[in-house]
Amino acid sequence: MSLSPDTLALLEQQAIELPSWAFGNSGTRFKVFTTPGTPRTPEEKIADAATVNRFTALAPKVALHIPWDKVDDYAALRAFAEDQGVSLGTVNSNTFQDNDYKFGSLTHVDPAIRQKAIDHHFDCIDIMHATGSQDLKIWLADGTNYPGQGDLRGRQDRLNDSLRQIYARLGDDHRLVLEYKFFEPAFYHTDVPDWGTSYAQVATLGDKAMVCLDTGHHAPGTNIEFIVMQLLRLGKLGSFDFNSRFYADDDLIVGAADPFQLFRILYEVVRGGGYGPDSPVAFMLDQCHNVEDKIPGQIRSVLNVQEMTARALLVDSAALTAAQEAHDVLGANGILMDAFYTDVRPDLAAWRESRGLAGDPMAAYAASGYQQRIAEDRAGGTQLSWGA
Ligand code: LRH
Ligand code: MN
Ligand code: MN
Repeated sequence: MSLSPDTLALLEQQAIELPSWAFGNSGTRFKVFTTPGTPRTPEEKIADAATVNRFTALAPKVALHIPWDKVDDYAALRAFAEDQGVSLGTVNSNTFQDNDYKFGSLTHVDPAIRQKAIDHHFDCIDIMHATGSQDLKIWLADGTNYPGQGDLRGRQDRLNDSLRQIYARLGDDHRLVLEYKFFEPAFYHTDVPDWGTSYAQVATLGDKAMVCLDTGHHAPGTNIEFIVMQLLRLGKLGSFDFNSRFYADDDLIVGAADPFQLFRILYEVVRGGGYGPDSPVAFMLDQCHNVEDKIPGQIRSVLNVQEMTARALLVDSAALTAAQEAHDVLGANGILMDAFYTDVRPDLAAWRESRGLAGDPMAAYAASGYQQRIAEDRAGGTQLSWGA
């Protein structure tokens, strides 16, 4: 099997949003290692993201995290990004690093603290107007550690009231995406632990409220492609945070831990109408590069998504439907596996070259001298970290 002109035309439309925080230093609670050349400002993070796009033509948007990417002038930041050939994407709110939120943010029992968390989202919406962003992404660390610690139902009701207020503030072209996660930092219960809760919450808000699926936010063994299918079926899959994991929320390079799972997810995306410029599904990465260089880590990530999308587009859907309807169990499975096992890398490399890009973006980046240049130019100043 090789990639047809129709498939290549579909791949041409692929756009993957990069998280600004992937370019900062990150680590575990044991150690954050610094890397020469790590950005010191939001502008330097955007310049690195734009570099990933220059080598791949796959990453035209950069997501911001507020206040990690706090600047005085967001219109100027937007102009800076546009000069670099990228635009500003999803605005991620952050209510998990302030002492006031120790016992919750949008779910808090104290009206003043809950209002502070709501106001933070109003600020994010103001920023979205200046940056031209479409999506406000909300992930909450809210939860409890011990049975009995909180009123599970009361917290859910307060969350709904807070979300309604935030939703009412969205601009006409804005959307709210609510991200779920089954545990961490809370270990007994999390207020938005699963897709069902996220769906139940956003369904009460309106059409502009959708679910965000972070691939690292499920219990081991969860059939994530089933969730993708269901949310697309319900018209509520708004966006992905792609990454991969061996154990918990590892935030490793997407497709690194389990390429077959990524293929299965992308097959359901394609099958369910979630792929392409007219689809409501935003593809975003949410990753950290603790020990590897960050820019090539992001280049590898977008290439992995492209590769598995190409394989998903290769599935012979007419033959698959016929095999399914004939109850040809192994035939149907074989059709899916044929696409998965097709090595599309030579075709993608040749296609890249035909578009004036390097066939091997990893090698081209390594040879470009950019990594050495930023290591020299960015000596001095304070490097940014995930979380700062
Ligand atoms: C939470 C999360 C969420 C945050 C990001 C930094 O685990 O996935 O998307 O915004 O990490
Ligand atoms: Mn995430
Ligand atoms: Mn996460």
